Amino acid sequence: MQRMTGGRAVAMALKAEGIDHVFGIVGTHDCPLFDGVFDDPAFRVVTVRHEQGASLMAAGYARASGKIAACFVVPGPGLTNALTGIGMAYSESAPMLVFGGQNTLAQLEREGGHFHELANSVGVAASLCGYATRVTTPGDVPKVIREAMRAMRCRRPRPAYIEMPLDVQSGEADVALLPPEQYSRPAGDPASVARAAEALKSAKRPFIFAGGGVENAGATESLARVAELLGAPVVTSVFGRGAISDRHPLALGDGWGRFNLYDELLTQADLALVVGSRIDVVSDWNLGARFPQRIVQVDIDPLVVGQRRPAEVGIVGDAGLVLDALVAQLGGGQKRSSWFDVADFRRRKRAQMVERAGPVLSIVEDLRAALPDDTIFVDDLTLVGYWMPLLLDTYQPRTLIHPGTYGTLGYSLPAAIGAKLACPKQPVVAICGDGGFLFTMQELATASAQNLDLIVLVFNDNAFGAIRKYQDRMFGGRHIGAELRNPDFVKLGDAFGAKTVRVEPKDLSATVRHAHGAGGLWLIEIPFAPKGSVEMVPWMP
Ligand SMILES: Cc1ncc(C[n+]2csc(CCOP(=O)(O)OP(=O)(O)O)c2C)c(N)n1
Ligand SMILES: [Mg+2]
Repeated sequence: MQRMTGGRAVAMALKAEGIDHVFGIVGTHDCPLFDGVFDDPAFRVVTVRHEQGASLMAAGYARASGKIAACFVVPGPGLTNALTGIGMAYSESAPMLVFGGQNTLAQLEREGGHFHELANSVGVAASLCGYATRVTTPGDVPKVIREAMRAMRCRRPRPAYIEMPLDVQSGEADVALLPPEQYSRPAGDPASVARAAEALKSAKRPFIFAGGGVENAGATESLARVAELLGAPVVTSVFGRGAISDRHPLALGDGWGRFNLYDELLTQADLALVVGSRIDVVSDWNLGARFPQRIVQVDIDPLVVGQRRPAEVGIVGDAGLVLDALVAQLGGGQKRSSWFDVADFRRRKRAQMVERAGPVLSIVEDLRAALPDDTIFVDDLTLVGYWMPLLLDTYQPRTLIHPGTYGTLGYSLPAAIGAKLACPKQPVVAICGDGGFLFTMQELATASAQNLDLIVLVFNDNAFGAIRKYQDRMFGGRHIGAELRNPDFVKLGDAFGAKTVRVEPKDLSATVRHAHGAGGLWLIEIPFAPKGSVEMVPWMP
């Protein structure tokens, strides 16, 4: 037992859990939380410029590394500002531990008109979190943080919210810290694993559909082993990009684009092994709806198994533990050769891409060639971003971070800052459109204050281009609200202390190479509004 404030108890418990990054903004209602980490060299405290930035940074931090960061926000507007990033993290299965300040215990649950008052704030947060609670005494802090960690580590990762009234933050109590715990994840019911192995052995033409759960479980090698033992080509969901290297001879790439080429796979395949994927709605349009009758599905989340497509065998378990068990059961160590000509598929896919994505393909291939294999690319909802999962060859897990179906504009810059803080040795590139960039561009100040090496690309068509295109298609060209008058991005970057240039697409490769070599914070504007047949959103039906 040690006597300490609630704020210090949070710091001590976070330290015990290995959490060392805090994103947030100070206010009267969370100062004791910040005071708890003050002067403690174990923490890097990152002051952001809007709470949405804090939660999106924590999301990018988790997507890039699997690690958990904390956010400290004031109640009311601090929490509601953070909700967009929390919602984003919920939809992309990213963990983060958000601490919300609160008025004192005596001031709660009344229409008292107190500062930052937000009725039912725990309920508000709970709708976007896998765990949400309020702490009512400093002594409970370690226990509550442990519960939140268990929820994030033993189940599908989701954000967690812990509310700390001011008197709990600043009040002193005797606090017993908890020893570190090994979080265990379910390994799957052995009988189901055995049935799955039999089903896989009996299949003549199986393929694998791999999602983000494979990366969350650190199971990329196990996935490759199972694929090799089955001779099964692997398609990934957008969250599973990097679950298998695109250099692997069984890797088909991403399933978010509409390709008639997938018809060849889907009409011939007799079994799909779906691992670590909810079969998100886009994957379902493009592939899931035509999956073969026989499906073996493995997921940490019981609600996901069989949800979208009925599973012949469903296993609730950690992707890595279950894939390892399958490797053991498939036995023999004998690799099967693929029943599907993957190399030919990839060749024909690229030819289709040249036709459908033309200038976007050149940009993506230039970026790939200019930067090392371990570069982390973080997409926003913009033309180049939409195409990245389809066009970018990905060689390592967690190196292509694409906003999920929650789909908030402004994702890329803060998520890229979080990714860079989590993986300081890897180059990080944010891919923004002019519209999305202005949602969160103030976080350039954060990147600058943190002295980050970061490359921010802004593809500028002076429009909410995707929506303008949609209005072309669906509203006969009646453009409304889609044309933008933008600031001068070069002056803007300068003002934030970024090295800023405007370059034509053909010069992007050389510029990015230079920026990577020089280091520092770069804002690169690329005027880019390709005409003609380039599709804006390649997965849209
Ligand atoms: C928070 C939020 N508001 C609105 C939208 C709707 N929306 C989707 S794409 C888009 C246009 C984005 O424009 P820009 O970032 O310039 O990329 P572009 O489409 O021009 O490539 C809009 C407004 C959204 N996805 N998220
Ligand atoms: Mg635009």
